[in-house]
Amino acid sequence: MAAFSLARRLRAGETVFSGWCMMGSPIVAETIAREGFPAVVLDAQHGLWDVSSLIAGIGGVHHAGAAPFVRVPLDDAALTSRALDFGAEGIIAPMINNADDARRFAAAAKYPPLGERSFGPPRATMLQGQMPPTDYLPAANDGTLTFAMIETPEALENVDAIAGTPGIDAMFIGPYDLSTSLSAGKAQDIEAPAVNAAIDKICAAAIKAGKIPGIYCRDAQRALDMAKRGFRFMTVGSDFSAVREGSAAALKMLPMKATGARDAF
Ligand code: 3PY
Ligand code: MG
Repeated sequence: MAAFSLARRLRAGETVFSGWCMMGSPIVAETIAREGFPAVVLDAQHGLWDVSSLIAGIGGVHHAGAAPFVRVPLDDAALTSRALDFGAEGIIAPMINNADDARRFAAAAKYPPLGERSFGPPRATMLQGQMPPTDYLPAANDGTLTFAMIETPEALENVDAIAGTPGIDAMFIGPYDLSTSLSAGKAQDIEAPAVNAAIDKICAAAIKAGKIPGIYCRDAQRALDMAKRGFRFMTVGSDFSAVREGSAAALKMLPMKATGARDAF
C-alpha cells in the first residue's frame, strides 16, 4: 500500500465506504479489512478498545491493506495524537460544537504551522514503509485526516465556522446523537424531517468549504443513499452488526430462534 493512500484518494474526490469496529478485537478489525474495505474505523469512544488493543488493531488493519482510523473519546487530545503516532491515518473526534473545539482538535492532530502535534511517530513511520521521520513530518498533515463530528444543534449552528477551521479536513455526522439532541431526547428518529434537513445542511457546508462530507450509516443501503446525497465517506454497519446478522442468518435456517434485536450498531 502506498504511503497515506487513503487521504490522497479522498482528497482527490473519491467516495469511500469504511468498516466500523467496536468490539475492541484486533483480529476482528483485521478480518473486516481483509474482506475489502479500504478503511476501518476503530471506535474508542463507545467501543471496547483500550490502548494496547488499539495499537494491535491499527497494525492489523494496515497490514490487511486498509487505512486504520480511530474515533477518539470526547475531548481527548492525548489519544488523538497518540493514535496518529500508532499509525492511524484518520481521527474522528466526537461532539465538535464550535470553532474553538475544532481548533483544539486540529491542534492535537496537525504539526505546525496548522497545529501543535508533538513529534514522535516511530510506529507510524514503520507502517508508512519505514518512512524517515524527516519525510513523515512534512507529509503527515496532508496524509492524515481530521473528521469533526457534527451531532448537536450547537454544532449545526456553527457548521460553517467548524468547516472553515484550518486543519479540519472532513465533517462526519453522528445521526443518532444528532436526532437525539434535535428532539431534546424525545426520539432517535434518523429519518425525521429536521434530521434530514440537518444532514443536507452539513453536507452542503462541508462541500462549500472544500471539506470531505462523511456520515455514520447503520447498513449498506443507507450508505449508498448517503453517497447519492453527496457524502464521500460512509461507515457501513459495524463488527457487532456483522456478527449478529451472520449469526441470525444461520439461526434462521436452523430450528432455533434468533434473540437479538436490531439496533443502530
Ligand atoms: C452517532 O450517530 O451519534 C454516532 O456517533 C455514530 O456512532
Ligand atoms: Mg455520536
